[in-house]
Amino acid sequence: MTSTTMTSTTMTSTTATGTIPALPPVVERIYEDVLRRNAGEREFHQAVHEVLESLAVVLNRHREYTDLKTVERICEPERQIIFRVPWQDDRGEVHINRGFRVEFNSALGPYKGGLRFHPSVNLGIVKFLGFEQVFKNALTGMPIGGGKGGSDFDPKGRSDTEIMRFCQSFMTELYRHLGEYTDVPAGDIGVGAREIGYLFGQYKRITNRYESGVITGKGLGWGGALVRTEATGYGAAFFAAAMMAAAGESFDGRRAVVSGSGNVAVYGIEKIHQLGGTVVACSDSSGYVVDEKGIDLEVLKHVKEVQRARIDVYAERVPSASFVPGGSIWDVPCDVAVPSATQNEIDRDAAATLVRNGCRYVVEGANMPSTPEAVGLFREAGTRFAPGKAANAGGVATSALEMQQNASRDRWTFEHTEDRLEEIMRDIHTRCFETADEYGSPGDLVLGANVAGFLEVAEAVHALGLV
Ligand code: NDP
Ligand code: 2IT
Repeated sequence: MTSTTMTSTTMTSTTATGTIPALPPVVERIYEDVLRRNAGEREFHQAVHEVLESLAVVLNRHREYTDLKTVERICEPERQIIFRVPWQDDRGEVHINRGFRVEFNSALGPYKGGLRFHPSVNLGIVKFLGFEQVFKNALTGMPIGGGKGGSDFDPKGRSDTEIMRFCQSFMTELYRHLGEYTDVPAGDIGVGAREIGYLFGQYKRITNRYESGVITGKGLGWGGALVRTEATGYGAAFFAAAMMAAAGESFDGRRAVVSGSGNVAVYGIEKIHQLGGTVVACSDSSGYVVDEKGIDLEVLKHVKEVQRARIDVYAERVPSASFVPGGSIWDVPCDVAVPSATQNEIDRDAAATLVRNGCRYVVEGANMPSTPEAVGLFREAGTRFAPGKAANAGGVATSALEMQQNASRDRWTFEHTEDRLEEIMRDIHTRCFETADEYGSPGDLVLGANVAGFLEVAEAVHALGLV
C-alpha cells in the first residue's frame, strides 16, 4: 500500500518500489480512489500514479475533464474477466491455472493487447499492462483500444504438447470474449508464434470461422504479417534513433546494453547493430552475458529461438563472451540502455549505476521496466528517457498493420511494412516531444506520451457519450 508523509521540503509517497513525490491536489483524490478500489494491485497503482502525475497540468488547463470525470472513467476497466484454466501434463497430472483478460478501453477501437504467460501474472499486473496499453495504442494513431490478458501458467520446461493443451484450454473460455471487432489479443512474455498458433487453431475450431483478424502475431503462412516478429525491437531502436537525432547524435559507435533475450531484445539488438551501434550485453532470468565484440545474433537466435536454452549457452559457444550468473546487467557500462525484459527491472541503484557509468539514453523496450525512483533519478541527471508506452509501441502498431492486411486480404512486403513502422515511431517521438513542449516540460517524453495519449482517448470518450 501507499502512505503519504510530509518531509521538510515536499510531500512524498512510499510505495512498494520506493519513495516518490506525492501527487498534485487536482489528481490526488482520483489516485486515492484507485488505491481503495484496487487494493494490493501495486503495479497498477504505479502505472496510474505515473500517468496522473503528468495529467495534473492538463486538468488545470481543461476544466471539463474534471467535471466529466474523464480520468476516473479511463482508470476503470470496461470489463475484467477471470477464469479457470484446467489442463493435464504429459504424465497425466492435472493442473489448474488462472486466466485473465482485462478489456480496458474501447473508445478508439476494439480492445487490443497481448497475452502474457508467466508465473508472476496476477490481476494487478494485467491491469497495469492494460492501462498502459490504452495510452500506447492511442499514440500509434491506429484505431485500436486497449486490453491485456494472460495466465500464471509457467511455460518453462513444458513440452510442445503441454503448451498446446494449455493454450487450447485457455482459449476454450477466452474465445467467447474475442472477435475482430471486439477484442484482439497477441503475444507478450511467454507467448510467441507457437502459442499464437495453438490459440488461433482452437478459436477456429470452436467458432468454425477463419477469422484472421481475431489475433495478431500469426505465422506468415496463415495470416501473419511480415515485420510483426521484429516490430517491437525494431520500433524501440527507431525510437532511440529519433531521440538521438533530436539531440544531433546517432547510434554510430555507441555501446548499448539490452536486457532480456526474448522477442523484444533479439530484434532490438538486430536493429541497433544495423543502425551502427554495438550491443555488448543481454540477459535472461538466470544472468547476463557480456560480449565486447558485440552480441552475435545468429548464435543468440539459435540458442533462444531454436534450442530454447538458457543464456549461459551463448557464452559456451562464443569465445569472446562471458556469463555472469545473477547480478545486474546494468553494471555493464553503456551509452544507451534498452531494458527489454520485465517491469521494475531498473531500480534506483541500477539507475544510479547507469548514470555514474555515463549512460545518456534509456529507452524502454519492456513495459514499465524502470521504477518511479529510477525515472526520477534519470530526470535529475539529465539522462534522456523514453517510456515504454511510446518506445515499444511498434509491436502493437504493426499488429494493427497485420489487422489491416487481414481485413483487405492483402500482403505487404517487408520493406513497405518496415517503412511504415519507422514512420510511425518517428511520428510518436515527434508527438511526445511537441506535447511535452506545449505543456511546459520540454524534453520530458514521459509527460509528452501520457498527455498526448490521454488527449486522444479523452476526445473519443467524450464523443461517444456516457457509455
Ligand atoms: P519474451 O518472453 O520473448 O522474453 C522475455 C525475456 O525477458 C526473456 O529473456 C526472459 O528471461 C526475461 N524475463 C521475463 N521476465 C523476467 C523476470 N521476471 N526476471 C528476469 N527476466 C525476465 O517476452 P517479450 O520479449 O515479448 O517481452 C519483453 C517485454 O517487452 C515485456 O515487458 C513485454 O510486456 C514487453 N513488450 C512486448 C511486446 C511484444 O510485441 N512482444 C510489445 C511491447 C512490449 P527468462 O526466459 O529467463 O524468463
Ligand atoms: O505490450 C504490447 O504492446 C504487446 N505485448 C503487443 C500487443 C499487440 O497487440 O501486438
